[in-house]
Amino acid sequence: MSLPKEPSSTDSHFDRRQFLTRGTLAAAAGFTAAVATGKQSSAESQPATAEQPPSENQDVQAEYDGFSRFQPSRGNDPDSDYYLGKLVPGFRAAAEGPVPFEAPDLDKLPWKMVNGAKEFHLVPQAVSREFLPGYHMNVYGFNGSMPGPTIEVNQGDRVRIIVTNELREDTFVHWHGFELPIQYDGAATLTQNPIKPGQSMTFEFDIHEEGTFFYHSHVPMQEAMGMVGWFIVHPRKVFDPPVDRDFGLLFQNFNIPPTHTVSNSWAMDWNWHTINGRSGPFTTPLVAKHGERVRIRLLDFSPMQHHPIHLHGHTFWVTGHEGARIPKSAWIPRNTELIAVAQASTFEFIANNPGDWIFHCHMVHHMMNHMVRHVGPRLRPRQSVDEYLSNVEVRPEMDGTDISPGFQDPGYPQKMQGMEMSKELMQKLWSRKEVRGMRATWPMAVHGLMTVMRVLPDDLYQQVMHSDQPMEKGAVFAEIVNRFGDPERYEAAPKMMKH
Ligand SMILES: [Cu+2]
Repeated sequence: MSLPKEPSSTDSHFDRRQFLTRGTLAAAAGFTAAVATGKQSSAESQPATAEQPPSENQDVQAEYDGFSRFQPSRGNDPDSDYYLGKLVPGFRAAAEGPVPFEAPDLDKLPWKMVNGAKEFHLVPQAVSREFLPGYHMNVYGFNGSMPGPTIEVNQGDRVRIIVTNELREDTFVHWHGFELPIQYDGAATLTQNPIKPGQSMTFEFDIHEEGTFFYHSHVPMQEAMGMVGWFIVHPRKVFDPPVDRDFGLLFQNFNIPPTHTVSNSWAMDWNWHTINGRSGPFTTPLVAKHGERVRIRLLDFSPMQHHPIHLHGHTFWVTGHEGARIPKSAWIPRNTELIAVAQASTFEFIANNPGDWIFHCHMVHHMMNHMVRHVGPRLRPRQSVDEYLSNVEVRPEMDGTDISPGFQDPGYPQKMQGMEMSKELMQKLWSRKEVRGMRATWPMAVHGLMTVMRVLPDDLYQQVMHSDQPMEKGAVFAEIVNRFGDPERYEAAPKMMKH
């Protein structure tokens, strides 16, 4: 078995083989001593259930035509196949098949093989979704989730989807982007009769396509209430070059007025913003290892707004849209990708720049949760928004002491001073392994349509994702600065505010 070729860089930070062998233990030991209060070394603390790392792709190198997978770099020649990492492969070998798709904060819809088809049971229903810790919104979804659970299949599969309507109204489900027999298209009464409350309908078809698809209600107001879910089809032959991660982020907007939990589905403006059904900072970060090839699929299912999605610290290649994979000759390098309503976009990059990188919609109104700072102070007790706006010259008296329960939910206007940072909220944010070792102040930076792309050296990845050692806030970030930044100029975050 041949080892990966040595990187040309003389900087040991970027020596992959060192990471994979002695580096992992040595670096982890130092890191452990510095930040973890437990006594076990990182190797000893690996739970038995930790994921096995994918076997090595024998062809992987550290550097290709001047592009390094371990440090920010562009490569030498814009016409090279490896410029900006264009065709630099991941560590995962194509023979292992497609890496499973992962949409943070969403489950997958289970299936079983019945009479030659993958059989799924999909249940449209009213659901309660926790957009932020403690903020339970009443929306529409599927199988208890909004967005619905992910359907993941392979090109060439036959699927049978049994839809049982638990809404109190008629519904239709459309399989967006599929070239299927017309009777299964779900385009409301153009192609089928309604699925009445309590009734089921079976959809069965062969899937000859590959790519990023989704399913959704074909009733506009139901779409605005959140009825959508991923429908991912992996290609029969793994795309070249193979990726190590396949993430999905589904963007939605809602208009949920102060003191309400139900979206106004015919509003023309939107104040609550979710990625996979959660608002930042409750969006769970994406975590990859330094040097991996990462695929990210974006999907905009907002009622009527587009999203320019920007990833910091990296340049990516746009490799597909909702229709299909784009031929390599037409891939485009970007760091911001605009997705319009019902469009999907897929991009890939080599995670060659360690850190906690903000990953967000760049529209300013989409970078804030429920506009607390602006809407909150305008509201007054027992005054509806309409009453308040009916006379802009004379404002109702404000009573900031009103803490009656009905007035608190979902949080106006007592929380007008900024994002609520209650103990319960902070505990829930920090309870996820994906955020371990981030700076203490990170939740204050991640709102609305924002999440975080974490790129971690192998040993730190193992510490964060596969150890249960206590880990100080900011420890992983500081260690990355130590290795890759200017530690002399770095200031740790202050301890978090009250609570
Ligand atoms: Cu946006």
